[in-house]
Amino acid sequence: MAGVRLDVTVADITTLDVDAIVNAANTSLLGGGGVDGAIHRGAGPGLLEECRTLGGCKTGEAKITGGYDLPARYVIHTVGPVWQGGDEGEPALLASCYRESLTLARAHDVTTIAFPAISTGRFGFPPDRAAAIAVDTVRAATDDNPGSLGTVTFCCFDDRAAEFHRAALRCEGAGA
Ligand code: AR6
Repeated sequence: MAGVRLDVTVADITTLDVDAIVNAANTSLLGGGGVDGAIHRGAGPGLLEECRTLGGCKTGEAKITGGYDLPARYVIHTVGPVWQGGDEGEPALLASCYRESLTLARAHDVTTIAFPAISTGRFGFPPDRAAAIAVDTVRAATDDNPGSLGTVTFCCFDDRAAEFHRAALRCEGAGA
């Protein structure tokens, strides 16, 4: 059985021609820096207008909007945990971001989706641990229920982050 393909790329997520890109947002959903800023700049003002109607988003949850001027048809906004040392439920909340985003993607018949490395910038989550959680969670969720999904891309902003994701994918393969 083919299953859902998981791949790693180094790119600006706003340039990707996929059905949906995921935004590492904050609870206001009203924009910010990092990948959130880049997505709002790329999408144009329509995105902020739609985000204003959503009433924010809790940490570990996700909401979907249109992609406006982006190549992607949808933006799935999720709010990662702020790293506080690892004992405040951060790993479970990060895993929830990936699961909830995939649930929304399937509900909208998304085939191709790209994730940034949620929480590993301003929110300070250690990138190696975040990559392992991202890969394990996406693999488990897509094995469990692939739905419309065909390819999930981990869109990293630098080679170091990409290497953490590739290492996590290799580990997981070895354990299977
Ligand atoms: N494409 C792909 N990845 C990117 C891009 C891009 N254009 N820009 C940055 N990254 P961050 P967080 C990577 O800080 O840690 C915002 O202000 C970046 O290198 O964007 O979840 C929000 O409004 C890092 O690996 O998100 C929140 O307040 C990863 O994306 C807060 O930051 C995540 O970094 C969220 O913090």
